[in-house]
Amino acid sequence: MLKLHFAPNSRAGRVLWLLEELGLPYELNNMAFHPKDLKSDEHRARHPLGRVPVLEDDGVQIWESGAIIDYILERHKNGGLKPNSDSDNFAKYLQWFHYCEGMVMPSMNTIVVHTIILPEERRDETVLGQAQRLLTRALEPVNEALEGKDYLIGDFSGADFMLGHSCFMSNNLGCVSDEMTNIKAYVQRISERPAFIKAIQTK
Ligand SMILES: N[C@@H](CCC(=O)N[C@@H](CS)C(=O)NCC(=O)O)C(=O)O
Repeated sequence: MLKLHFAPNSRAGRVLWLLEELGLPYELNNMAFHPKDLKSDEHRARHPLGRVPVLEDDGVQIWESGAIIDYILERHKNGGLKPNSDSDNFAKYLQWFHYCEGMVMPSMNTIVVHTIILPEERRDETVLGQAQRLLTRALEPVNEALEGKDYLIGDFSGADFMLGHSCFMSNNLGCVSDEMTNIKAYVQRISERPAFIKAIQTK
């Protein structure tokens, strides 16, 4: 049985969304997004940094949301929701899948740290402003890529669980400008998927 170690409003939502989308049976360990749960000895034994998501599957334990998405698609969907390596879309699939953690999330992490996590007296407006500009810039090519498409590579794919979730979070943080109409429509489209709604509403 798959077991997802989860906390609300986190990247673990990507994995929950995928499990719901595929209709796979799973057990959920729903922790508080708080050091008392995430930095407990019990959770550090699963993830050395005390982070989420972590997935267990029949003796296998894996962390890193992208690795988990890929693992589930290969093991439990026979490579579905992802183009074959000889298809025209394969390179773009990999590119957008990895662009999420590589280029979008670092700025988003900084924004969350300087708006939510740090106590007010330790927040830095300069660092925050720079991260907001970097995030907006990183989203511009995503907005262009979505021109005329419903999802990142046209068809709904594993890349959407990664970057689509980040676009949703970026929009909530006010970093998707009104001119980014393709991302706005994409976030709306994702937000209407029942599996996404279930994942995002799990508190
Ligand atoms: N690159 C990792 C990032 C994992 C990560 O930083 N998760 C955050 C939640 S979105 C976390 O657990 N934060 C708790 C903490 O930093 O204490 C992934 O994609 O899984």
